[in-house]
Amino acid sequence: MDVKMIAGLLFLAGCLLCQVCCLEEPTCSSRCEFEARISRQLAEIQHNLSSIRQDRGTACRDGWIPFHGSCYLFDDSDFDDFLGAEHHCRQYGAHLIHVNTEAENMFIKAHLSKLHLLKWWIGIQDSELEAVWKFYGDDSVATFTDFNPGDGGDHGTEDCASFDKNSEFRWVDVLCNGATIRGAVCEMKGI
Ligand SMILES: [Ca+2]
Ligand SMILES: [Ca+2]
Repeated sequence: MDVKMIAGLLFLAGCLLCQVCCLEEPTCSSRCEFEARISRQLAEIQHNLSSIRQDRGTACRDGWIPFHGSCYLFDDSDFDDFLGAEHHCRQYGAHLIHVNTEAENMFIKAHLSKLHLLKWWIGIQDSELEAVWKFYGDDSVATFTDFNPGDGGDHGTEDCASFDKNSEFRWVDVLCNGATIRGAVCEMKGI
């Protein structure tokens, strides 16, 4: 039996012992759970560190959060129409968020899940042509969207969009002057 084979057998035996141990010994089982929890936390820390490294070059005003060259403000004030929210962002030299990539969308959704408000305006409209969503203000077509199934299509009166907690923050199309309170996710370029 060569060394490689012995090492392989020892490894296999170790795995089996660990599994038996975890199933049969309560103390060992909690140790295994502890180790698994630590591994998960370590992975999360590594992920956060990698994001911080990516964002080191982006400086933002106080209260704004950097991500990949942009700065974001999550304002849960009482905005019941799209233009009110857009104008609120513009007073900072920003605009309602333009979601350009899956990574940006994931970042925003993860942040929204920590906040109490259920719905947040997105800076797009399909008022010219149904289901063709354009960034409000620069008129270019939004090539990335994340509409909930059944939304984002031919809904003639719903020409605005929002993140919606009821859809795990996937997007829904809504009236631009809806009575439902929505927060504003403002975006501007980092300094
Ligand atoms: Ca963006
Ligand atoms: Ca529409």
